[in-house]
Amino acid sequence: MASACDMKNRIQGHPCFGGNHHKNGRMHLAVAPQCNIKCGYCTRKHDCANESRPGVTSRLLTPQEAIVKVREVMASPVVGPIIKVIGIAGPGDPLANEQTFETFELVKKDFPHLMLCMSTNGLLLPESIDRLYEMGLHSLTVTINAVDPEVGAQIYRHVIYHGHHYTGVEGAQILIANQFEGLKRAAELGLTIKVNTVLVPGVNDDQVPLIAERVKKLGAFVMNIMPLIPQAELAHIEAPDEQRLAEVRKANEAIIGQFSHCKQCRADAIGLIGQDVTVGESACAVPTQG
Ligand code: CLF
Ligand code: SF4
Repeated sequence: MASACDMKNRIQGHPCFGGNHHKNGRMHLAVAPQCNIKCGYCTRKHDCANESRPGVTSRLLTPQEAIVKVREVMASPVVGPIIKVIGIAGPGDPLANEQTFETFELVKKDFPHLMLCMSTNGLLLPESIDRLYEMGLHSLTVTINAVDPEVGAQIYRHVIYHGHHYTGVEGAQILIANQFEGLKRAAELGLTIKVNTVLVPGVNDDQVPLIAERVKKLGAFVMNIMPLIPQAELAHIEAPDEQRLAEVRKANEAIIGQFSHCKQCRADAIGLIGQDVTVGESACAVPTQG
């Protein structure tokens, strides 16, 4: 596990890990269409709610199209200098798509100075972490919404793992076990880790401190508690308001540092957090909401 000093050096410039987000930006590449689970708050028609604002359709890119896009953005005198991170965050789960690895390899070859960042639901993390590490992944986000499978069963409709379809507590159990196991191994390898937790009022409120404690102990660096965007099976649940969100973050900040500038970016966002830009024919013309 990395020391606090190593960690501080590693996050320099990463806008989602405490690097100056007014100065440093990220570019997401929407190359990962498939997902291996079904979160109750996801419509699957749009971006992954792990890291994106649902309701805005992305244009999928092939790895080749993605690297062309990166070259174009990095050549822009306005946007190029602010991009410090290349992230893959959907629209499905990056680890369920081989294109994720192909794309990172292409980016690494052309732009070795850019940080590679990925957000996953964690189902395939234990079996993918060595490959990600060897590829040079800098930072990892795992979305963890529950510690107890009984609660997870209220959030995840199904889990498809190694060709088998699991539902209810059984599915949640597999997912949650893999999330923590993958996170632990990522921390042992020295990756910089953030945990996203979608706050689903009335469902996982009491899980948040349990998640915070467990991931801190396993080596996560920061936690990002995000508000539920009510839709799909969880459309009937009211989103937590700003005040409630602030309370929950405050209640957990003594356990693990809290990231509070998240804008639930699209899977194809480019630029500073919350101030996305359009470059060429990018599908990121619609700015993210604050
Ligand atoms: Fe992208 Fe996510 Fe990497 Fe950041 S976003 S993959 S860690 S480079 Fe950042 Fe956007 Fe919030 Fe994500 S503001 S949704 S936390
Ligand atoms: Fe949707 Fe992401 Fe959940 Fe998959 S992991 S169901 S894409 S929110």
